[in-house]
Amino acid sequence: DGPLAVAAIDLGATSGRVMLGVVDHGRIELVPAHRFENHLVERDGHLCWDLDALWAQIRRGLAEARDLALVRGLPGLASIGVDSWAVDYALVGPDALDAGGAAVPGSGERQGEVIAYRDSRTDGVAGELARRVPRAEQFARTGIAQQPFNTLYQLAAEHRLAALPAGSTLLMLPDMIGYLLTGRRRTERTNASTTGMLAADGSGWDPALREAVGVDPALLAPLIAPGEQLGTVRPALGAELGIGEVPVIAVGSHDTASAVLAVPAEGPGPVAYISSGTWSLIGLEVEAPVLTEEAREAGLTNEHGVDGTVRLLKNVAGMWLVSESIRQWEEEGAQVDLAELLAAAAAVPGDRFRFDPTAPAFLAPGTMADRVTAAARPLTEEHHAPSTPAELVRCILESLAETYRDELRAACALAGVPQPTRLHVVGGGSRNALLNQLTADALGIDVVAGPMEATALGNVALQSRALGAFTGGRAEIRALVRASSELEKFRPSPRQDAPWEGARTPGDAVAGRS
Ligand code: LRH
Repeated sequence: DGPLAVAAIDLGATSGRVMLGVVDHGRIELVPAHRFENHLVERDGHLCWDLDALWAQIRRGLAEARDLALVRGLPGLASIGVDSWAVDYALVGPDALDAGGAAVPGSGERQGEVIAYRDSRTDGVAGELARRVPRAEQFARTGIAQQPFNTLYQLAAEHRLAALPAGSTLLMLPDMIGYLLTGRRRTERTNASTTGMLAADGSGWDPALREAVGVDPALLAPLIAPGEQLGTVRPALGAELGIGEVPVIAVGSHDTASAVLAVPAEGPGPVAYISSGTWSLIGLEVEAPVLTEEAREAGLTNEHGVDGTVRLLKNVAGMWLVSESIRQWEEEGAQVDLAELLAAAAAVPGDRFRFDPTAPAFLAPGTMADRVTAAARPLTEEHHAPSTPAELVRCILESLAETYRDELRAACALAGVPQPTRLHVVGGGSRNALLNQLTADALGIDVVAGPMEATALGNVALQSRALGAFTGGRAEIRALVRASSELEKFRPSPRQDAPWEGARTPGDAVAGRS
């Protein structure tokens, strides 16, 4: 059959994009329709997301995606899929009634701001909740690592629930966008698992945890699985954007679920990956959650993926450490170019400083360069603290690489699988050649970098399968991704203590798409 055009809405913590995905002859071509910045804003005394601004950018992006499809002689958009970062939610009031007393889909008013997961309202909350539902029990029930920002802890700190009008719903961020598009209220399963409130077997909400944070079952929308159709774009909106009443398909709406679906792995053995962006999510794709006490103590989580998979992974602060450091330097008046900074970091001597990038201390924004400098311990006697941006970035990247090694080892041991022979790095961070090489050196295995837009590819791939463009499971999707991307391999340096050679500038290593 002919080519298929779909739109992928992919929201990240620092940038969002609407991509046109053209699926044709076993390949996906991704065409950026609209990219926009995203950042935290301070409102009502909290760190929030500017949902109205995001929604305006999304509308513009959909109209542009449709124009791009038409320019290519395609009949328009065949469907839309939405993903974003996990754990955050909007509260929406009931739909308004029309003159005849019928509910108007999509007209429910947002009840306050969308508070961001880096807001300090959850400080100390997980500890308090653990006195009511012990940590071991929480983990056994859900398989989710107890990170301060989990929706569960945000809800425990949520003061707005009691005042909500009857008929209000909690919608995870991508589900909120889905609601604005279609008027349908659903909770997509992969993202539901990140709440810390979904039963580990995915069967439904865990009543004990839901009750522990005072959430009425009526506040939660029914679950929907990735691949199911959420609804169609509301007629008025479809007309306004010129896209018509397009189907909206639930994808792996947790960005990491879509990214890992698009890991271009091939062959037997568990898939080992880093989804590298604001966070570095490192781990394995497994068939069932690992719910042991050891897994909990290791800080590993079991997030639900597409097609019943589970991601046994660790959240490691990733490029956030670099981007927030740059933000500090720029606020202090410096002009920083990321490519130049990484080239400088490749040129300074390594193995001087280390710190723990999994420490919750790095969750909050602000003065990141100072905080990492203070946390960095010297590995030699002559050097006391990183003293230049290049040294600090080198310290961040080396610390990340060693953390990847330790966390992947832990995940393999706990899952009872051998160490993989290859690690896939996907997402924006996969363009960081220095980090890829340091990772290959630290792990002693090949690192395969790319695709950079894995999340959008996973989003597009699932939509196109739902539309019947192909049949099959992850193997077919991954073959489609391989056919659509250029990958770059980083081999471990012969000697681990050899200085990193090659000093390729990051630009050379960009995995361009053919
Ligand atoms: C990455 C991500 C990650 C979550 C975090 C909140 O964007 O979705 O998987 O842990 O954001």
